[in-house]
Amino acid sequence: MGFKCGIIGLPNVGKSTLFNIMTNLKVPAENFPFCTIKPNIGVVPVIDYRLKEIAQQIVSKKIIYTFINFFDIAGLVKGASKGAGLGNSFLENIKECNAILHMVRCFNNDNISHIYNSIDPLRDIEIINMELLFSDLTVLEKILSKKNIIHKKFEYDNYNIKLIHFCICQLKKGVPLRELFFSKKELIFLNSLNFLTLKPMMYILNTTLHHSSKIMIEKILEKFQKKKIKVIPCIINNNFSIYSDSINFAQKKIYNFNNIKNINFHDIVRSGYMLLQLITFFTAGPKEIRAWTVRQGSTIKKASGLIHTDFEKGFIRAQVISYHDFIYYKGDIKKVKKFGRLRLEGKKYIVQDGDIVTFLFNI
Ligand SMILES: Nc1nc2c(ncn2[C@@H]2O[C@H](COP(=O)(O)OP(=O)(O)OP(=O)(O)O)[C@@H](O)[C@H]2O)c(=O)[nH]1
Ligand SMILES: [Mg+2]
Repeated sequence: MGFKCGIIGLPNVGKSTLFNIMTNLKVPAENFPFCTIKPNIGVVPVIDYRLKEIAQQIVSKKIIYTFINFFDIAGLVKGASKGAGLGNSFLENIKECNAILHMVRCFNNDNISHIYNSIDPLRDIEIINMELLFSDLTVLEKILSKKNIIHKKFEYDNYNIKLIHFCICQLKKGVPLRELFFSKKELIFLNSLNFLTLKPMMYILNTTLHHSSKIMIEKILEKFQKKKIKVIPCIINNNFSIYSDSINFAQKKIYNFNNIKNINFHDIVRSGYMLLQLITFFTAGPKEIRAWTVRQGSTIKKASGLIHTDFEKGFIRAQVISYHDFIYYKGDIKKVKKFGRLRLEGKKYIVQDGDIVTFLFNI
């Protein structure tokens, strides 16, 4: 399945460096702005400890992780929505993504150039966010100017026109659409227009253990944690890999002191997964134990189609055991049944994270 997280930010802030670490690829990551022009695409496994624990109870030939796609996108500069830098093509790349990881430089280093020649993460964040906002404004204003034209699915009735005016007004105040409350009906309309500021977003801070980084991190945390936006500080420079194992005890202490958990790249992948509102269910048998990804709220019938279209077409029912019950009874299916923890679910059942599923179908 093609869920995509895009890594965005100003030029030369470390996006491709992070991308290379996460994907194990070697795309160019050099010390000059606009090193990346065309987006790089990488597939990253979502490491889930539960697969290994299931494998301890069931003899199986292999374990297959689920994955998500990461996009390493070109740097964006002030005025991009009006065509500056790599301009609109950059914004088009973000449109293809389902969620945004916004990378911010939080380190001083005179050898690494900054496009605005000074280190000021809050200013940098504002520049990027304003460009996303301007891009959405342009789309909305274009619609208003052509409102007699009927959009693919929606007529521009008074209701939608009012909604468009409301969005324009909020965007002009600097409020991204994701911070507003919309009804289900409104969201269907807005999602059809693929707005950038409606996409879920979190911040990845490219930091060091230096005191100056700590100050920058604290300022950003203070601003965004109130808004419940996820902020992940990480260290990715060449001598200091993002892998947690390479961080020694003293350094860990500095991080704990700052209430900043030492992270490894799987944390970023998992956070991207959560940002996309995805959940995992499992299938388990002698051939393979496998994790599958669905959106929160998916029915079991739709989920079965991921495995094979025949499963969905001929769906009868599914046998479901929750991961916790499976582990509690040490994989002993007889016991799971005896204690009523094996459920038979029909097509409307909503898949829960950690369900271990066997599908029954007829074709
Ligand atoms: N000192 C230091 N250098 C870093 C860090 N992260 C990245 N760099 C360096 O910064 C330069 C730019 O990194 P890239 O990963 O190419 O940055 P980018 O954001 O992809 O840049 P564009 O593709 O031009 O938008 C490279 O020389 C990296 O080695 C860091 O945490 N510390
Ligand atoms: Mg790059």
